[in-house]
Amino acid sequence: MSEQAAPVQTRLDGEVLVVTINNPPVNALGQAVRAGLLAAVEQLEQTAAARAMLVVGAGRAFIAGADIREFGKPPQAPALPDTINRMEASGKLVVAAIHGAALGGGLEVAMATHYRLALPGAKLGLPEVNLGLLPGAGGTQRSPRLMGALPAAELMLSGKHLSAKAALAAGLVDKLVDGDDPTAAGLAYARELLAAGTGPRRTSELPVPGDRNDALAALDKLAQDSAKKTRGLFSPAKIIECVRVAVQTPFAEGAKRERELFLECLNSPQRAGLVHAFFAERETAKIPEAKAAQPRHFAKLAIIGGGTMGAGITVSALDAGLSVVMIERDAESIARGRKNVEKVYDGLIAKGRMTPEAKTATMARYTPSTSYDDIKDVDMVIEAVFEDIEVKKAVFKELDRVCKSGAVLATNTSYLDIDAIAAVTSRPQDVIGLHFFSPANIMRLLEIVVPAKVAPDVVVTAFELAKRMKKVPVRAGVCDGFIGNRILSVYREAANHVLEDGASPYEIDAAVREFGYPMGPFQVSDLAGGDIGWATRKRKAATRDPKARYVEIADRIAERGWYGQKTGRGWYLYPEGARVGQQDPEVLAIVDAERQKKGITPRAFTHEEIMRRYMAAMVNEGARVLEEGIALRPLDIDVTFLFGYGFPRWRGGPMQWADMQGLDKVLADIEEFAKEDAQFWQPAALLKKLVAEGRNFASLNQR
Ligand code: 3H9
Repeated sequence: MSEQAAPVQTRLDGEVLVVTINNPPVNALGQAVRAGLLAAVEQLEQTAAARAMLVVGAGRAFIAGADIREFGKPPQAPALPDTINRMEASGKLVVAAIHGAALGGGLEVAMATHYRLALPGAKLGLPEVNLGLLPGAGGTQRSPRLMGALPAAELMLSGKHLSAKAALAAGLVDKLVDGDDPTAAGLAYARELLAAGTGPRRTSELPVPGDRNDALAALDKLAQDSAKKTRGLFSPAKIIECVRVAVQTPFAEGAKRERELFLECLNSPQRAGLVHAFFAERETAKIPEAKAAQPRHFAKLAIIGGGTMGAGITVSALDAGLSVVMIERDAESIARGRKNVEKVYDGLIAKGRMTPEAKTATMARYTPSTSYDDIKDVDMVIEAVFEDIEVKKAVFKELDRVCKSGAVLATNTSYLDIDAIAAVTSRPQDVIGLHFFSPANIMRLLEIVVPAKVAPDVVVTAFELAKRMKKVPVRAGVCDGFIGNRILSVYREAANHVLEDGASPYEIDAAVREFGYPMGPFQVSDLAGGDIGWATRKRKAATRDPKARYVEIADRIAERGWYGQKTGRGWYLYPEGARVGQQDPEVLAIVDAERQKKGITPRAFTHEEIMRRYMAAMVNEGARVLEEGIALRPLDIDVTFLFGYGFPRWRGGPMQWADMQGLDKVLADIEEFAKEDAQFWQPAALLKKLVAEGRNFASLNQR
């Protein structure tokens, strides 16, 4: 290996040994970096001319943490805690100059240096909790000594990044320096310290500031609050335990306990699920079209429709720095559209998260209009009108007439056939689906639906739009419901079967919440509006297989005008606009009447059986979606459900969940359920194939 390519490079600059971590893209602490850092410490001690060591990161970050790809693999020496402790113990001065990310193990390295400076743009944090972990290289012991017990625990539980300024105020760094060259700034700082005769100041030897009993009481309170907020998560309670130990015992003892608890977290299934989610989320943007095409230029958008969806998309576009012309059919509707947009910004102003001046500046890029003539020059159109194919086709004929050549024409449909919409234009190569999720300015998922005739550069442009809007894009093929809603309709149906066979909607919701979802499917239906699902069922009625089991209970509820929260009752009762529903005996009576009509004697379901059915239906349809090429990889399905449907992130997504159960078990469940209803529970060919070959879904994620 040439010196240039070495992951840790050292050079003596006067009396300072400059140690540069150079492991692109983000200087993660893989084995070679740990070994290099350890060797650098040895070099420092053996080099008489060196009186201090400066640690800096090359490229865009200081160090973004442990190498996440190494988790779950056999550990390789040297371990990070040992490396860091060795560095801190040095008798010579050790300084860190931080630019960019100093996260997780990266901040742990910095905290074990003797003095730290940060440049503007530095981001410091201990985000291990997001990966199901705790800081395992002394971070839970050193951060309380620098910041105080409670702020340190809060930082670790939130996983948030602090700016350089906030880190200074918190006591994590000693100095802020302007500029963009960490080596120059760090060298100057190290020389300044040497000149002042400053020696090592080891964080592990500092006391945790503040009163011990106060700190313990504050941690108890934090533990109670956190247990409510982080329901189902494994590592938060362990983080608090580590901080408690830091308050009560010397560093060495605390570090030992930290190690034990870190290993428990490392070996937990939650860590596997969360690490899968971390990489999956970054992988979905890697699509075949990106190899061959460049995005088209876009700066000015048209959004057709100013309803909730159109306004949410408008806010996303404005926030991404784009200009938007919003089109509505008449003066009254466009006034409402504008109000819908302003409402979002006024809400932010009320919460102190936006200034009125920033709103004015943002709204200057927004033009309301009732004339399609005003969108002649836009680079991209996103249609968000009523979900009806004829209405959408009419809009696209108009867009085809007015838009400039090369403009991207996107439809925000949740179910409809985008090939058919493209076919009414003279330019199907420019037509694509952008399925936003409501509220569109908040939900991060964007299904990018790729019809047969679309040009690759239009697909790439849609991914570029997602990036600028800070969305998580997933590439989907055209079918009824694309990835998410198609799979949803199947497991919702499985839930309906369970309902009709004996479980109450309240039991099903409770089982789904226990699994880790924020809400159960009947609560979601009440929130979204029962009329929406009803309209979909009516639309699909003509094509429904008359032999397939159909549960009518939801129709009985909707026929009464019980659409959920907006009508005061649905599956639940919402007296006087209450947001949390109450169980409704009348609903249970309707359910019973429907069972009787079909001659079904209700039976009991455990929560476990409810979830086995719910998940088996989800995974089986997921396998079909893969088989048909609607989703590129299992991880695309996982990301769809994590970001669009409230699937618990720590389970990694439905396909990862299936892998962790064992696909043979999931298939065995499906085959067992098929004994009652062979039509609904036909195992997907891909699932059978994977089980036969002893493979899992993850094997299809390989690039
Ligand atoms: C830890 O430190 C445990 C210790 O306490 C204890 C040990 C004993 N490792 O996000 P991006 C890759 S746990 C490996 O697109 P950005 C990433 O996959 C760790 N790879 O860029 C992507 O690869 P690709 C605690 C990593 O600018 C590429 O880098 N640290 C790591 O939007 C670019 O990433 C964290 O949790 C890693 N640690 O954001 C920090 N980090 O190009 C995790 C990134 O092949 N990282 N990659 O798709 C982040 O939060 C963001 O990546 C960061 C940059 C803010 C740094």
